[in-house]
Amino acid sequence: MKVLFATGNIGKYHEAKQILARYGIEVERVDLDYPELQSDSLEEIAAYGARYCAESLGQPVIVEDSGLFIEALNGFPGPYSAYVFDTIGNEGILKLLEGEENRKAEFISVVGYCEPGGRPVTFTGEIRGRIAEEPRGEEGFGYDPIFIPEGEDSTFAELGVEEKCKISHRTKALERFAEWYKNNVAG
Ligand code: ITT
Ligand code: NA
Repeated sequence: MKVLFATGNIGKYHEAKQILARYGIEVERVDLDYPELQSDSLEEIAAYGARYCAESLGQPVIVEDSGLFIEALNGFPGPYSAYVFDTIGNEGILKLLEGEENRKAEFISVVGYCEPGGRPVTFTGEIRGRIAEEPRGEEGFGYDPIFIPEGEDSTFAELGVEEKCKISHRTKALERFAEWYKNNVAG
């Protein structure tokens, strides 16, 4: 069994490969850029992206849209996480939270699946945690050096990809997708 994953983010691809391998699903990356719908909803963004990619490729495909929601910032950067990471980055986020005691945050991942001519389906995963006081660790990508999952003292970047992929938002979303896929598509 093989699924195409349209993403420009190599870190996401490596994680998805590792997670879906447990279900006997092989992942192949397609470097197809899809228009990111301006929306507050990760579900809408993932559904739109999946449909767009399925139509352009003429093949079934998954996309994944994720965001970091910080409580003290009313959920910012949320659906704007990619833009915010590319502009102010981890240092900018830490600056916004300077002196803030409420460090609570949540990572959310939404996987969108669509077949050509079909309706997109979405699967969501989430993990609670907190924002570190300073960036720590070398592994992973994006906000990993500043995100500490609940029940841990280390950031995702310190825990490493293997540990991260036991518990992450992306793992939960992809597991939900894989269960559905096995029952509804691949038999
Ligand atoms: P696509 O091509 O798949 O869209 P992207 O990197 O643009 O890749 P998103 O639109 O989902 O991905 O943007 C999410 C942002 O949040 C982006 O800056 C990521 O680096 C970051 N991010 C997503 N998942 C993350 C994770 O597991 N750990 C750390 N940062 C993450
Ligand atoms: Na994106």
